Parts: sequence; structure tokens; C-alpha cells
Amino acid sequence: MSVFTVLNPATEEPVTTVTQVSAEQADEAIDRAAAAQASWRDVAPGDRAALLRAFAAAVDGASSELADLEVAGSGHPLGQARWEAGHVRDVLLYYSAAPERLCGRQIPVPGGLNVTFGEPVGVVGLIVPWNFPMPILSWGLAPALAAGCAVVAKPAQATPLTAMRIAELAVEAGLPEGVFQVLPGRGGEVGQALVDHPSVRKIVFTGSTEVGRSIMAGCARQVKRVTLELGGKSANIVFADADLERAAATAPYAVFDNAGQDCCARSRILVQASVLEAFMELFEPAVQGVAVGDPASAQTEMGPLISAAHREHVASYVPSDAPVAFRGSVPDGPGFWYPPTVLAPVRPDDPAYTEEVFGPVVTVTPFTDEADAIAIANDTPYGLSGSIWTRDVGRAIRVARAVDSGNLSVNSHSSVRYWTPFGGFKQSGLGRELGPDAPDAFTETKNVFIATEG
Ligand code: TAP
Repeated sequence: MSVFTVLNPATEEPVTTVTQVSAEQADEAIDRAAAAQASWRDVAPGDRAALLRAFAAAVDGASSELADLEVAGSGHPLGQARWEAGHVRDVLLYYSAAPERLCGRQIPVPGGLNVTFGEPVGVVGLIVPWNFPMPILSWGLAPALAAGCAVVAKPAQATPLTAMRIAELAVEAGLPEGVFQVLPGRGGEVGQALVDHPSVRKIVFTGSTEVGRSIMAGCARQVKRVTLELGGKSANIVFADADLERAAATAPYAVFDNAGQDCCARSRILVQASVLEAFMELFEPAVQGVAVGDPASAQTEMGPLISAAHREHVASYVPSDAPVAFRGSVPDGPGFWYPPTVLAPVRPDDPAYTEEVFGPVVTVTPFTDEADAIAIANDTPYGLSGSIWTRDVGRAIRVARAVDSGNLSVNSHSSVRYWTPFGGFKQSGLGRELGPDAPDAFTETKNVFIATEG
């Protein structure tokens, strides 16, 4: 039996130990899920909706506890962690409306009619990364349960605590045993078991593009459905006619939120050359104003990185001769801290400019005109997110249509709304999560012909 010690990233102290599930135990859990799903799919839609609402209420009742767990186990600032717990409740509530609205179609055909049914795909395997343990769990969990699927989730090894507690809350709220299980363990063992077990009919994976590729190849062996939410290298495009004060004031939060450990981080700021200097003058105090410190304080805006190894990885993008324009500060003492860091000017082949850093490091690059901005924004294998700052509505729409990315904001740095579809272009992923159609992605369309002629 192996155990994993969860560390507090702000103190480097152990929080607790978690017994790791083995591949054999994962297979047994998947068998339990398959048995439970056979009954869950037959729960009347109104009753399934009521159970999801009860689950949401249980999460709401435990939101302080969940937030505290995320502060201790993931280093998320308290305000952010509270928002994340509330987000899980809201996502469950949003999809609690779905069971009673999963309607098929009737299609007139010669000699009778065809009806379609959205049948639940079966058992869904959710593989969750460490950066947003609660929200990303909920994005797959809620629509899958609503569609009548059972869910077996594997949290990241480093951050299992909130997912484990949410699974207990599901049972306390009345969800039948086995309908939602959380299996803490290693990716190569428990995650692989989800990919390999024939009863798992869909994998919802969020994580790195590299692991995503191998998951997709594994799913291909059984023609298993797969959704991939992968990496990003998104652009924050600031045109000369933009509200520069707002663009500069929000730019730190567009990339340093969650210490930059955010797939949607706008880690490449592109600024029209004619306003570059003015932008940088506004951006510097905004970066230095980011409150980096104790995640348990409600005033903190940015906490530590997840681990010492990840800090080393982030730091490798900022060697001693890196073009650091300016940076913020970090607390002294223990903790996996890394300061908000702005690099400019950067070479086009600088890895900090071309690769996903997944830490609080941003590059600033000038562009000449609209076509140049679009070309630079699209010069990446990724296409997840991005922002466009301009007062010209026509340009905003033109650029938004031209940037190859799944989620763009105009005059805003926000990324995810659970009532709109979310996902990436190119190597940022496959498929969409969230939005009103998400439960459909957990069903298979069945087409039945009914003869009406005697
Ligand atoms: P990964 O190393 O890819 O890990 C993600 C999850 O996959 C973890 O639960 C991990 O388990 C598991 N895993 C690892 N190897 C596996 C295997 N061979 N088979 C099955 N599962 C396996 O990513 P990460 O470092 O946790 O997360 C950072 C990445 O996620 C970044 O690239 C980021 O952009 C991306 N991300 C994307 C999104 C969206 S919505 N597009 C959102 C958040 C993060 P262990 O923890 O045990 O290794």
C-alpha cells in the first residue's frame, strides 16, 4: 500500500497523507460504477435533478471547509478558493436542470416515424489536473451525472483533498453508492486503468498536451470517446485605441491569477508599437501591486506554485541573462514562491515566448497593425484563450474571428463561464465542455424506427 504526502505549498509542511489506489482497486471501482450506472440511468429525470440539487446544497454547506482544504493542499488564495467551491455548487445547480430537458427528436419517414433517444454513454472517467482541482472536476462531473452516467474521477496526485471530500458530500446528499467515486492515485496507474477498462466509455481529460496525446492514443484502442482540455499560450492583444489604463490594470490578473498555473493565462502580451511605452509605464505598477503572500489571508491575490519541482521548471524559463523588464515580490521563508515576472523584449525563439510556462511569467511584444497582431497571436501550436483590447467594435469582431482560439474576451480578461462552451483549437484540445449542450456530449444518439403501416 503506498501513500502520498500532500504538502502545503505555502509552508512546505505536510497537510496529510493519502492512500493511493492501485490499478486493481481502480478496476474494482470501475466495475462498481458500471453496476451503479445501470440503475442511475433509470432514475426518473425529476428525481435525478432533485439529487443534483441536493448535492449542490451539500457542497454549499461545506464551502468553507472545501475552501480551507484548497488553501492548505493547493496554495490557492482564500478568496479564490471560496469562489471555486461556490463554482462547483453553481455548476451542479446549472446542470440539475438538464435531466428533464434531455429531449430526443421525432423525424417523419415513409411508413412510420423515427424517434431518437440520448442514451447515457455509461461510465465516464475524469482525469483532473492539479491547477484547478474543484472547478475542473465539476465541469465533467455535473453534466455527466445529469445525462445518467456514472463518474469515476482521478484527481491529480498532488491535490486530491477537495475531490475526495466532494465525493463524500455526494453520498451524504443521497446519490447512490458507486455513481460518483474519486480514486486518488498515480496517473500512470489509476489514470491508465480508466483509459484501459472497457466499461469506461468516455474519458474527459484535462492536463498537458503531452499526456493528452497518449490518452487519445489509448482511447483509440477501444474507440472510446474522449474530450481533451490541454495547454495554452494565449495572447492579450492591446490596440492603440484601447482603454490602456484598464488593459494594463487587468493584464497582471490575466496571467498571474493562480500564480500563472492557468491554461487560459494570457502569457503573451502583444501591444501596438505606438503605445508600447505608455502601456509599460502603466503595467509596471500594476504588476508590482499584485498582492503575493499567505494564501490563508483574504487579501492575498497570488499564492505559491504547486511544488518545488514546478518552481524549478518555471525558473528555467528565466535564466540569469533573461530580459527581465520588471517583477513583483514574494515572501521570504519557506514556500514554493515565484515572483510575477515580465520579460521584454524577447526573441521570437525564446522558450518563455514559445512554450507554455504555467507560472507567473509573461512576455511583452510589439506589433505594427491588425494583420501583424493576428499573425503573431496565431503563431503557436495552441489555441485556447485570449483577449482583445480596442474601442473599435468592428476590429474587435474581425480580430476575434481571425484568432484561432476557442475562448476570446473583448475588453475583458475573463475566461470561463459555465453557461457558455469552453475548449481549445489546435493542440489546446478536442471537444467542448460547459454550456447548455454539455450533457449531450455524455449521451449517444439512438435512432429507432416505428412502423405505422399495418
Ligand atoms: P498532466 O501532467 O498532464 O496531468 C494531468 C492529469 O493526468 C493528472 O491527474 C495526472 O496524474 C494524470 N496523468 C498523468 N499521466 C497519465 C497517464 N499516463 N495516464 C493517465 N493519466 C495521467 O498535467 P498537469 O501538469 O497536472 O496540468 C498542467 C497542464 O494542464 C497544463 O498544460 C495546462 O495548460 C493544462 N490544463 C488545461 C486546462 C484546460 S481546461 N484546457 C485546464 C487546466 C490545465 P498525476 O497527478 O498522478 O500525474
